[in-house]
Amino acid sequence: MSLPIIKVHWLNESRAFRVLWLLDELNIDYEIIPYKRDKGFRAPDELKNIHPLGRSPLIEIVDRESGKQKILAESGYIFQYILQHFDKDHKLNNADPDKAEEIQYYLHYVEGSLQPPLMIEFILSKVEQAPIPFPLSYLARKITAKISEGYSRGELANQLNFIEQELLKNDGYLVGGQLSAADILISFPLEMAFIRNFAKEEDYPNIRKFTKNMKSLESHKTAKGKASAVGGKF
Ligand SMILES: N[C@@H](CCC(=O)N[C@@H](CS)C(=O)NCC(=O)O)C(=O)O
Repeated sequence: MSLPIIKVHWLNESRAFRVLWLLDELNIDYEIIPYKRDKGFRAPDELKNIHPLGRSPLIEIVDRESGKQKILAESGYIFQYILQHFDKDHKLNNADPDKAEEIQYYLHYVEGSLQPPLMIEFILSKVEQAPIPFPLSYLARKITAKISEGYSRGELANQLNFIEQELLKNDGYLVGGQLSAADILISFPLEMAFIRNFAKEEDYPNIRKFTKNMKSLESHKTAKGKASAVGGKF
């Protein structure tokens, strides 16, 4: 039975890259529908024509025979759907049911627990860079520093320490000592934590090694090449 047509509605410089990467690691054909961020770094309104929330990633699944179409949103759910329907050989979804459950846990964990402190840090950094006149700028910085110290920076460290230990226990991967969809999903927030200076790479050697190994996968290069070909920026 042939696979359906898969279209990925992909926003530049976004977490949506992981879906391309997952599909390439599974050797599944897909089409990229690219979108560019606006001046405020938001998604363009056209994405709302595909799904009312207008966020990326979105995937469109079209049955080749009936033409029946489905739109799926939420990275974790999209990953779960792809594993369930298109990873029959358990390449990225461990064949051991207990390990497969751990992978499911991470598909929720990444967006539900790891992403929130990173998002708060990102917003605080935007406030710090905003062209606010003195003395308001001084006050704004004091407030952002208090929120960061009191919540997001410490919470992020808590999360990264947890991941650091899990990678150590699992031979450099999240689950069962082998590559899974969970590793692809978690790569983006971990990389962002370092790139945006919300955490120091040298404090987390296992995570540093993990992100480097993940980026060296052939599927990462293939997906990047395809996204670049449609004008992608990362
Ligand atoms: N939890 C959602 C988050 C989706 C999301 O916020 N995507 C960002 C891209 S990183 C987006 O579309 N931002 C554009 C905007 O908010 O205007 C998921 O994982 O799919």
